[in-house]
Amino acid sequence: MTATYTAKDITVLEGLDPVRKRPGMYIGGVGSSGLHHLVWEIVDNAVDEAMNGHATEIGVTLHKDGASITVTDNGRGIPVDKHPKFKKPALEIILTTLHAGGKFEGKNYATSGGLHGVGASVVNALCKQFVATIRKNGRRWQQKFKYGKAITRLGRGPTARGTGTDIFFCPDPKIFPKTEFDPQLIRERLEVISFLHKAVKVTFDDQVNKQKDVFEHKDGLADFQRKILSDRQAKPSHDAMFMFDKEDARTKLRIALILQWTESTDETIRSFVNGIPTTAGGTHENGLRSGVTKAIRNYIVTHKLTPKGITIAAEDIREGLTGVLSIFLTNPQFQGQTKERLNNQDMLAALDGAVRPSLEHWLNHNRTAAEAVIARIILAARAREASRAASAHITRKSATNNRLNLPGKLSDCTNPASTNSELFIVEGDSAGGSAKQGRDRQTQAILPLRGKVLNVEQASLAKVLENKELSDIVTALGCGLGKQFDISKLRYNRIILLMDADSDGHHITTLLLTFIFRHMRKLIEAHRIYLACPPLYRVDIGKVTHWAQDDEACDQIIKKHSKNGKADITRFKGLGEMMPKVLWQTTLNPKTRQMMRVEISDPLAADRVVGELMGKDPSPRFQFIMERAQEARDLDL
Ligand code: 1YM
Repeated sequence: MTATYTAKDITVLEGLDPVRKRPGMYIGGVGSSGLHHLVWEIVDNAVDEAMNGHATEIGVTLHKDGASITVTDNGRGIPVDKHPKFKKPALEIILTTLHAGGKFEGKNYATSGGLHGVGASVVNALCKQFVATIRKNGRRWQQKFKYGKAITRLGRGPTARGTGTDIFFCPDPKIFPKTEFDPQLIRERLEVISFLHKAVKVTFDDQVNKQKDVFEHKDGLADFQRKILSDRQAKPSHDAMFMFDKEDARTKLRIALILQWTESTDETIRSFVNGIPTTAGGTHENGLRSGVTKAIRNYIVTHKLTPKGITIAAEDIREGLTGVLSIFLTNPQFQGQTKERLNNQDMLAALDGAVRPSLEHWLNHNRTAAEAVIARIILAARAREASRAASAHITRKSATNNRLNLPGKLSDCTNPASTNSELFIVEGDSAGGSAKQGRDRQTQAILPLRGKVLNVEQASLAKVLENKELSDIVTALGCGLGKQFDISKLRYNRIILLMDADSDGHHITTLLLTFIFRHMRKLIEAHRIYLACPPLYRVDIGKVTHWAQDDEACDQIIKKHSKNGKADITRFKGLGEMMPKVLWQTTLNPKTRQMMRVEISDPLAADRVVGELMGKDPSPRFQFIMERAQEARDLDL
């Protein structure tokens, strides 16, 4: 890191035509992700400059048009000296040729990874306007470009104080079908950068929405961890956080890590490699997991804390574990379609070796936290054994086809094995009664809910199993839950939530979806969960009856058919009021009904949102879910 860059370091020169011909090869595509890639690329250069200790501030401005951006830093400024061989300023060579720049020989920078680091020249090639302004050697320097080609020479302007680089760019609409940037996406990314690089102050000036943000997190990952916990409303099991931040002088590998156990049941480690999120994990995460498991086991053994009668599994140790892992390495190799998994094999041992001794040391010096952690782990092991016993019980009984073990209030269908079988989970006995009479007995089973459904967001697995309504659902579905979940044992093809179209109904739907999301997520991923859409209005006009799911649909019907006579409108107070035949016609009959299929489009965001939303007012939550549930007309049956 001591060698400084000079123009002679640039060796390979190639024009930018290939970039304009095949942009996807360089930025992954020309959709929104490719468009934003341009921003990350330029910001990364500024971040690199900060990481190398030369810049302290990074600014991003989204201009009023929403389609152009300026990125600024107060680093050394991109070199402007003339290259001895090519007789051009270094800046121009860097911005107009592919793979030019010391960083690609791997000597100056240790940090560019994945799709990132393809260089500012790729951004330049894909812009209809690109202006570089450098403050360096006491002067202001500027050069303008279009489609990757210089349209002015590097100009030396008036004297300037300080040093730094400003890059203005405006993407080419001939390349990108849509050139508007997403301010929220940029804002979130910049905040993450400020968490990962605590020395850097990052500002975002969003001139589209006239909003300015300053991100500066002196506590870095610890601040990040606090924010993640508060977003998810997860309660930590102990106050002290385990923190680790070291760079190996020889290998240049830097590992920064924060860990904390929480009362929630799942494990969430957010990992980053060279500042890029690795949402699919990889060798660094696996090495971390193995280091954590070994450290905890060792602590339990040395302090003779092994509980009697149960064995502690690795998954018990990691239940409720949250944290952030950020590593920086020289030669990252990524895998997977969108390069979101790290594949460097040596990271397994590197992480395991770094985490195990330091976590053990931390446990030994933070006894209160250590005790809370171990108590939590033992509880997790007990709950897991209890749930396994419960699942085994269910499976054993259903294997002998002993229907008595299914919940008493379940009206099963005669042919659950059918590929069309469905379980309707229905709110209340009276609605359950209508559904039971109106259904197709062969393939449709009805499970009415009587008592309150537990909000599982903060509850332990043991508590979840104690809740009668939830445990009845688990039994009826037959596939267990949590880590014992086995979708091959699912007793029905689809699970349909059928609730009243009022706020109580919405609340129950939300609670059930939270439960399914936290403990049986695979059901959603396998597209097995649906929301029924019962009508709210019956509209009789002339001799014809119409059904409407909401006010808007009701108005439309009246408008469309008013010429046929006066409209007679009935509003259903609840499903229980509906005649069984009507329920069949409007909601249950696979040939005519409409349903919504529940989907998870972004698992991390979903996780955050479920955490955020549970506990507040139920109606915005339901609205949120409805907006994101995919509408699926179920007519192909
Ligand atoms: C708003 C974007 O690009 N800043 C930036 C880039 C460079 C330098 C400083 C820099 C690096 C070095 C020496 C060095 C770049 N240099 C290169 C190249 N901000 C932004 N700030 N002096 C200045 O690496 O030794 C590419 S980017 F090619 F010169 F190494």
